[in-house]
Parts: sequence; structure tokens; C-alpha cells
Amino acid sequence: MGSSTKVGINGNYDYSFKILLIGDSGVGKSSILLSFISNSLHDLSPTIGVDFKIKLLSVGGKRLKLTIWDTAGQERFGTVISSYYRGAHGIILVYDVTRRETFTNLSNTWAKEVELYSTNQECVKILVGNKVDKDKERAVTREEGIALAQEHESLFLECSAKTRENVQQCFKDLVLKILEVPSLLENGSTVVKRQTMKQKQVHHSSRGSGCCLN
Ligand SMILES: Nc1nc2c(ncn2[C@@H]2O[C@H](COP(=O)(O)OP(=O)(O)OP(=O)(O)O)[C@@H](O)[C@H]2O)c(=O)[nH]1
Ligand SMILES: [Mg+2]
Repeated sequence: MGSSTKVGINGNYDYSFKILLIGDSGVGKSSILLSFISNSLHDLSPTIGVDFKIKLLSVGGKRLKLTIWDTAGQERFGTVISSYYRGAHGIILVYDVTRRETFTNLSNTWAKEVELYSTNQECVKILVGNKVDKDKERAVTREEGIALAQEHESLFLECSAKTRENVQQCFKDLVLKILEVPSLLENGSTVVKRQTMKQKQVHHSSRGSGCCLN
């Protein structure tokens, strides 16, 4: 990520964010994740079930831990679906710029699912048109992408997991926006979590002694 520096695996972080990748099968969700996490890209098989990867990085002067969830675009997974969405701070909605149906499905299927299951009201969304390296086969224009992003109050970017163009940028834009939303920072903050745990401990010990807090 451009100006960011890596944080040691055991280092502390200021915020922990849950990020989701969604979109039709074959649009390149796992490829985008792989391209972001490691510097390599090989041909991937369709994802089975749910997978996640962790990335530690610094953005905007904050040390962040991103847990990035990736799932199969094809098979829907019943009850697991709500836990996949629960507590997400950011959602990456991916389509393939060479397959128009993957774009229309974002409105028909994926955006509806986000509405239904996402628990953070102010969860940040980014619409990502992948495979821009296949420009000759393009079936969705950049303008159409921008218009749909506006409609869904999402950020927008076109990228290629193959050439890695804009892949880092996509995560960076998303995270910078999350950092601007106070309600998301509250439940992503490690400081708040520690304080909440302390309060619980106080509460427990006070109950034990029969005392009460006014
Ligand atoms: N040319 C090109 N091919 C890509 C790009 N990204 C992914 N692919 C290819 O598209 C195919 C599907 O990519 P995946 O990353 O498996 O797609 P997915 O969205 O994870 O699919 P599911 O796991 O089935 O939901 C693979 O053959 C990738 O190599 C890209 O930016 N450009
Ligand atoms: Mg996949």
C-alpha cells in the first residue's frame, strides 16, 4: 500500500476492521485478495465455503489489522450468511467488466443481501470493476460503474488483479473512508474493547461484594 509500512505480526494495532469481498463467481474476488496479500497470482479454483486472510498495515498514521473475508460467489450458504456479514466495517462489491451480468447482479442480488444482513448501518462500500486488463472485451463502461456506485452510495474503482493495477488502492480508499466514520471506529477500536472488558470486570467484582454502583 503506497506510503504504508508493515507492522510486525506481534505488534499492537489501533483498529481492527472486518472487510468482506462479495460478487458473482469468477469475477476475481479471491484473485484480488491474493494480489493484495501476497505479490503473486496464480490461477485459482472457485472458492469453496468461506476463507479469510489477515493483513497488518499502516494507513493515515493508524496501525490497522484487516481481516478480509472471501466467499464463494456461486454456492449460497444458508445460516452462515448472516455471520459472514455481521460486524463488517467495509464491503467490496466486485464485478467483472467483461461480463455484464456480474454487474447487473450487484443490484439484483448482492446489494440486497448487504441491506438485509449488514449490521453496521454506516458500513463503507466500494464498487470494484475487475479485469480492466481485458479492455477489448469490456462490456461495462467506467461511466456506468460510477453511476451505479453513486446510486448505492459506494466508492468506486476499476482494477486488475492480474496486473495488480489499483488493487492496493481499492483497500486503501476503503480503509481511509472507514477511518472517517466515528461509529465504525468505535467498534473497531482495540482501546474501546479493552475499556469494555475492564468495565465488565468491575461490574463482576462489585456484584460479588454485594455493593452497587450508583
Ligand atoms: N484477465 C484477468 N483474469 C482475472 C483477473 N482476476 C481474476 N482473473 C481470473 O478469473 C478467474 C476467476 O477468478 P477467482 O479469483 O477465482 O474468482 P472468484 O470471484 O473468487 O470466484 P468464486 O470463488 O467462484 O466466487 C480465474 O481464472 C482468474 O485467474 C484479472 O484481473 N484479469
Ligand atoms: Mg473465490
